[in-house]
Amino acid sequence: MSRLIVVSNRVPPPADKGASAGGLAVALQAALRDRGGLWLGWSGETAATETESEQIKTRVEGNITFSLVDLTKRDQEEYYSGFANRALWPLLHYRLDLADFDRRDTTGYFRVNAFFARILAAQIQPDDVIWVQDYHLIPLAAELRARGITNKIGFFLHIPWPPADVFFAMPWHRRLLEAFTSYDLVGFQIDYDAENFVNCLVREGLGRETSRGTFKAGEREFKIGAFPIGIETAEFTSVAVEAEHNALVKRMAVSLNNRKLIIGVDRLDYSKGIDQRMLAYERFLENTPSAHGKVTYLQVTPKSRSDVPEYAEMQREIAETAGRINGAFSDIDWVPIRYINRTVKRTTLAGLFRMADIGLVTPLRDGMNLVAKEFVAAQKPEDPGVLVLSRFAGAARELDGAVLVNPYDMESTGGAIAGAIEMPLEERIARWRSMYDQLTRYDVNYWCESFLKALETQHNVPAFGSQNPQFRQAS
Ligand code: ADQ
Repeated sequence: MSRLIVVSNRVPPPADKGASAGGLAVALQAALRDRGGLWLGWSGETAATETESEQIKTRVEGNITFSLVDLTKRDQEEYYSGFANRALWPLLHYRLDLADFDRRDTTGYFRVNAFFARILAAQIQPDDVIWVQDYHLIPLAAELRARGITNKIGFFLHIPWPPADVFFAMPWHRRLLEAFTSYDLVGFQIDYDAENFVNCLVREGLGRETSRGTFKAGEREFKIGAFPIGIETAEFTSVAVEAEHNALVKRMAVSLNNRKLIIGVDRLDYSKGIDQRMLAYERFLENTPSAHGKVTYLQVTPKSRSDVPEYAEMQREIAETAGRINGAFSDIDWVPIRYINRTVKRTTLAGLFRMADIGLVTPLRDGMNLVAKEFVAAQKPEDPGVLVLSRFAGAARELDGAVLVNPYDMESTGGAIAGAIEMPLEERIARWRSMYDQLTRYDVNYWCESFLKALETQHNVPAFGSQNPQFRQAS
């Protein structure tokens, strides 16, 4: 088997195989361990010098080499905070109103990608297979090709891809689209994203389909496919079972005092629709007086990207909404929303999911949303909670037992919460069973293997749309 090279914006700490590591990091490390390889990306640190060789720290763990690259302050501002998080992130989440297209940031983005390519090119061996992760690194393959690298290179986008007319609002859209054509395989979370992307290529005259899933751009042939990411299902379930003995989880159970628990867990990000979710919960409280004093909504939201102004503003708004709702509905012995602004350990999180009666996962737009999958994996088979899920999360394309909602429609999302609380046990079990089977079959290892197989072999990629059995949808 050829050696695997993974490139991602951030590289997890090499020794982190424990409870704090997410499923993705664990799965990629497992693939790297199987084949031997290299993981390259930003260290998260600021470079003390601009001497390239001094910016790279290499660590070897068994048969995996971790290459951690420091970035200068200017690189971080332009490439990461600027172009990646203020232009691409909002644009690809359909938020043109929040996108900031700055020429200097764009130059910085392409410059840092060229820098990563220079470092990587020096370490590539002829048979290596390269797998690039996410929107920070779109131009990497083009930069590697320009340096004469002919190895197989795949790209996976973890976030959504919008329709052409949204994407074309980006002034440098053509340059980015062209960059994609240097890959051998471009993977998206779900078929809708892949279809939007293909439409962008075709409308710009940059590619045409030659056979199912295979496209031709100039002289290059490459594949486009949908590979919905999974979680470490079995592992997460056993963590959730164990977590019933966790002290913090027990404290939570006592403090609930037999109230129903609704749980929301998200990074603080406008794509997650946290403010809208609180407003939907408010509608539920207004329309269901009998629920007062009988439900607790726990929202766990660690801060992220606080250096980006839109995030600081959003943080204030959500805290105000929570405060206002609590002010209006609280009683001396009941607070309707518990809003927590910090990270919770994975084990604790799993225990809280298991205890919850409703998982409220209502992003305005999300590539997949692993919280939805983790909530399902954590449930008790004999008494599972209900997943209330946004139709705009990629996960809605797979989790057919969820109660689907439109997060922009607070009235009906509030109604869905009321319905979920009343749902009979038999229906809860049937819905949960179907979702759990899906997650067992299509876990993160399946995702990893199916992507690499499509990249390395002549096989067709898994089909888009209804021909792919992995896609199902709740009604
Ligand atoms: P994210 O936007 O970060 O990921 P998500 O898929 O939900 O969103 O993954 C978040 C992870 O962080 C989950 O494993 C979750 O348990 C954990 N997490 C969230 N809040 C936490 C908290 N308060 N404390 C501790 N852990 C917390 C991006 C895309 C998604 C896509 C993933 C993977 O935006 O759409 O599903 O990548 O491809």
